[in-house]
Amino acid sequence: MKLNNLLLMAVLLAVFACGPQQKKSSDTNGKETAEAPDDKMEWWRDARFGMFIHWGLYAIPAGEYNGNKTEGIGEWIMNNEQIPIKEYEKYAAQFNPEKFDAEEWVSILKDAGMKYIVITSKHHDGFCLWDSKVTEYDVMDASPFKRDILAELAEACKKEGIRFGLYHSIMDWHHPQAQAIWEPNYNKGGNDTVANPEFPQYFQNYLKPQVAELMDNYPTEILWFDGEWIPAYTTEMGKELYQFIMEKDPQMIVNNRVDKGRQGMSGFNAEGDFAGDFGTPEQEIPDTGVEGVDWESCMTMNDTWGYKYFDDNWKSEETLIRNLIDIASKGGNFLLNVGPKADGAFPQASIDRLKAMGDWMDKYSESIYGTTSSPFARPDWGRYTQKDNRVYAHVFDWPEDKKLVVDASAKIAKAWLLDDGSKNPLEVGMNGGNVTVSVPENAPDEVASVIVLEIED
Ligand code: H79
Repeated sequence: MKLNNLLLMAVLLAVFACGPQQKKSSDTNGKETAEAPDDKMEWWRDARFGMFIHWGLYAIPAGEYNGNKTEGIGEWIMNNEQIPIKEYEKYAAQFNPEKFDAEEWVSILKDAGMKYIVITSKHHDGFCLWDSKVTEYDVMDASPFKRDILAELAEACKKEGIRFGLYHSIMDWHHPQAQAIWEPNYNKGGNDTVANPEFPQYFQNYLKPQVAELMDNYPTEILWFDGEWIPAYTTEMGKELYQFIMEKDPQMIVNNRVDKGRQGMSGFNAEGDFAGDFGTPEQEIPDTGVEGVDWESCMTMNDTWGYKYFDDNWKSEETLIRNLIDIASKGGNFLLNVGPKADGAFPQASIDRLKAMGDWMDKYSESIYGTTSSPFARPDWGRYTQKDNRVYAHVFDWPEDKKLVVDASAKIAKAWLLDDGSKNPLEVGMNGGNVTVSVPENAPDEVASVIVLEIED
């Protein structure tokens, strides 16, 4: 590794020095133990690509309330448009997504190359997508739909070998003991929220029992918390909740928003002792990964998580595919969001983009699954990933002179185009002091072509 990279790494380690995501697989003597809890992350790291789903009552207004098109994210409409609880509750009686087909959702995400799903069991609005025993404000008791959405999805995932995860909001705008003092003092979600003095009762008698339900009744393998920044929620509660989960299932993978260490949207933890297994950059990709720290960038395809019918600011297929590569090249996972419509269908624009990603993954997924960041300096033409003795060169900008300049420290035994079944070797040589790989005139893939570099031992 070049010195300036080492320096950069040192700076980043200092900045991102993270309590929770640091490896827990070794005891204080640094010995790896057979029951190393860190092993639970292996499947998750190998997966690299998952689907986030934000679905709930907010899909009904779909971004518009009383003729006003909300500027904010769709699932925040209750807060941002100051919809009174009793008004918002009425959406539950309208929630009847007749087109919902769990098997179709799962087949779409599987075809995209995704390996896991994280769906909102409950978002900040408090409405639950399963038959919770501690509330009537759920799809079984308050809506005409009366189907257990989580159960149907979990079943479809099991059939297709997709791992099942749940997003569960700590903040709750509906529960009387969790709301900040509601009306007329609005702006509940932001930093100036007033703590509800009864929040500890909500935590013990509502939030924890709900988490237990989600663990006991569904094959949940990821718990993805959010809304942890409200002042009523404490780091003691975060650690207690994490411990509670670990006692029930030490294999559960829990994001760092279970505790209070997260530094804003960058998603990595401040220095200190915080619970949680991975960092959660939101709508951003860090400049580089951090050795020994697991992380996952979550992102929308347009500008909202929950469906907004008028949000047409869709990212291009190229951007989405290159984001996946960029994230994998830095050792992270990509959790890409879909906000289904109130009728249960995915927006067509989401389906189209997932199809394009799947087509790319059909050719190149070997360069994503189970890979890590590579020791090579980031090239200006694209990104590298690595698995064992193979470095994958993801070329965004195909060289006009048909000579791809690779890292000077690369000792390449053999190189070939990943989507060329023949594995015909590409010529490796030197050009003006650079190590180069000779490539054909035209890029095999417009978005990102992959060249395998087999590295000498
Ligand atoms: O579920 C989606 C969003 O609804 C939710 N997270 C994703 C996954 C989300 N909640 N809030 N936001 C997005 C933006 C709000 C950020 C803020 Fe803050 C909350 C600004 C101040 C308080 C986060 C915590 C940033 C600083 C502290």
